Amino acid sequence: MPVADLPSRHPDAWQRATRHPFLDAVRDGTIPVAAFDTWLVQDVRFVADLLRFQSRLLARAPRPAQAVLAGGLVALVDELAWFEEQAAARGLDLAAPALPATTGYAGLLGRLDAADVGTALTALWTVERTYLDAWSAARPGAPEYREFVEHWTQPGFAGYVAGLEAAADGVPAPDADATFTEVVAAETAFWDMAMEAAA
Ligand code: MP5
Repeated sequence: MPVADLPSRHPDAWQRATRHPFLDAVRDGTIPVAAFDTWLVQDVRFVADLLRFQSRLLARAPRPAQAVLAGGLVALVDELAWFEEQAAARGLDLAAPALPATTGYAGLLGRLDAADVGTALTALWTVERTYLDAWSAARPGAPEYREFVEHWTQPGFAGYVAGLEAAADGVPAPDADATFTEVVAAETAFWDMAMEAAA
């Protein structure tokens, strides 16, 4: 089964992760500042965790998957620098502790380190495809958040997700449905966490 079939096999879970109220509020500019800032600070931690996961995945990936994973790692390092600039501009403290959804997602990435390569590639594609679809639904975004919307909707990012799709399709996962739904649930919990911080 191609990984691109997974969203339509789990439409409700996919909808929860990619049409979340967080994204509606980014689009129309009503996102509470505390929700957005919580998401940003926690996402810096997530991206640092993802960088570790992806580095280990590159080390054991088959030859055809190496280029897309290596390019993605360079992009993750640049993204951390971009996030640090955004956090500084908003006066945010990146040393704030990890919240439970962030810790939970880190635990999932840790378990995926021990999973077979096909499962890990399917998971990574799901992580990135979720962000592509979620931020695409927030387009064009309220002016103050437009740079964030553009970050995950630009053609280069869509091309990266397509490259990960090809890599994941090259190494079948034993239970792609379970891998997909577990990642998508972690994504939904991450948006929920940000909204709850402002409630
Ligand atoms: C991504 C992210 C996308 N930044 N945060 C979460 C919770 N899920 C997915 O990863 P990237 O590296 O920012 O494209």
